[in-house]
Amino acid sequence: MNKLLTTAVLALGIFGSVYAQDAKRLLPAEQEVSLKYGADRLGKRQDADMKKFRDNRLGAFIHWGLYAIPGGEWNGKMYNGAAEWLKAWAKVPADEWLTLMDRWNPKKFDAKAWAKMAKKMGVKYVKITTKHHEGFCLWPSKYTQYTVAQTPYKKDILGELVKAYNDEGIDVHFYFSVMDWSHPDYRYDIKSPEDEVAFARFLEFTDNQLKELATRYPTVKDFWFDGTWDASIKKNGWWTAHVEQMLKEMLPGVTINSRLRADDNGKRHFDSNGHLMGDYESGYERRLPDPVKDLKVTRWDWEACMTVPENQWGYHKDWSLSYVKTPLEVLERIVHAVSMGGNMVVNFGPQPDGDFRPEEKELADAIGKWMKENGACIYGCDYAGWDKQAWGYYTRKEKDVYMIVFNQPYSGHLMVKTPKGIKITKAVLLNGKEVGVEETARNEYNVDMPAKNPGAPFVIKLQVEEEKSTTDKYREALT
Ligand code: FHN
Repeated sequence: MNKLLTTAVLALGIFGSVYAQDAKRLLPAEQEVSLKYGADRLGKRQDADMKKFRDNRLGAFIHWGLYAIPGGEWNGKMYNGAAEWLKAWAKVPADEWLTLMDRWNPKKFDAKAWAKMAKKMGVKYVKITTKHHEGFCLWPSKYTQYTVAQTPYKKDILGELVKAYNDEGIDVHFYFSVMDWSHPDYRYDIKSPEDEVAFARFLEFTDNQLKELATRYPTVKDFWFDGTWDASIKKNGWWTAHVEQMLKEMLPGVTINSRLRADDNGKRHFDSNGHLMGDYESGYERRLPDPVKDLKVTRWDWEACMTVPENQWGYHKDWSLSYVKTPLEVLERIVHAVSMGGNMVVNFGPQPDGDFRPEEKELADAIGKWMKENGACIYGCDYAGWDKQAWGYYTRKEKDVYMIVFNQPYSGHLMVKTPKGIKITKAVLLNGKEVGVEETARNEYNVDMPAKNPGAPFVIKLQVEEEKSTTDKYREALT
């Protein structure tokens, strides 16, 4: 390992993702396989749009489509599986499923109310399912008949939402399923020349829809692709690279998730050389990296998404069929993600009438209340690089390190171990009140609990002093 790389790895250990982009190659360049459609960049994107994506940290996911109408029930039978997959569970033919369009008339839908709810929850961006696997489009696409325009509702729901969220200062991201159950040319695999011709037509259709979305809604900040796991897509890695490039040319600054991408060998998310494709990793779905074993995630940008019940994205009538996370559990997942340098997107599945179920409204309120008071430890924060302690999580914004305490120790002392060369000079609550700090050993401190028990997860901000050491040496080595 050369001197520069050694220093970079050392700095990575201490300062985490802030400098991670510099530890670039996993293998010596000569041992990497040559790829035409692999990663087009090593390390994190550092431009303003990516920084905004990262600083947002908290988002909401909206899964809304025809599946909201049956809500998990078909012909009197309730299915436990994900509601947006009901067509598959109940083996409903596509043409029969798409007749649900005749019933799409969400009388209570109010884009402005949705945007206000998101604002109150403290989310900085919303990911909307423009088209889920069923193929129904929330915008009036001219490339298919299966759109909102052909329903009793008629109006462009996506357009209304983009405007309403943007008016509240909330970024809009587009979820787009490549897999499309409504399209006769979609193929799960390519096994014959006929498949090849049909799938080529399908890819052209998909390009057209994507260009249409980018042209109609130019304020969109991100495309989040899904339904890209089939052999047909893996055999066409070139197309995934082409889509990324096409959208980036049309919408400079746009971000694209790793799930879109496959390389020349059909390797997904990370290319055959282990480099992340797309701008951020999007594989953490309903799960999170382990805070001790999976620290490698701090080397790239990533975003996790989370359902509130175990596995329901679209509206399901009966939430009693699985465990439903409490607001506290959702909150802990948000903090967990940010403490490891990731974003968290919390899912909502609106009802067919366009309103949200009461549980989701309550959840949004509870998260919003906490974020209003404690958002400083989330927005713009990153992995701190400090060893995790049983009481909770650390996040960091420049010189401030935040302790987010979920488990209060009976002793009243919160043990903190600082990395070598870092001293704690002061500890304050977010309301400015100071709490005691005692140095108990080299790089070990006891931070006091607030005098008045907050009774909920609370935040302590640590002010720290770094010896002019590793960071500066590292910077000097680079210049
Ligand atoms: O099949 C979909 C599922 O319905 C949902 O949209 C999630 C969201 O990440 N993505 C797929 C499963 O990975």
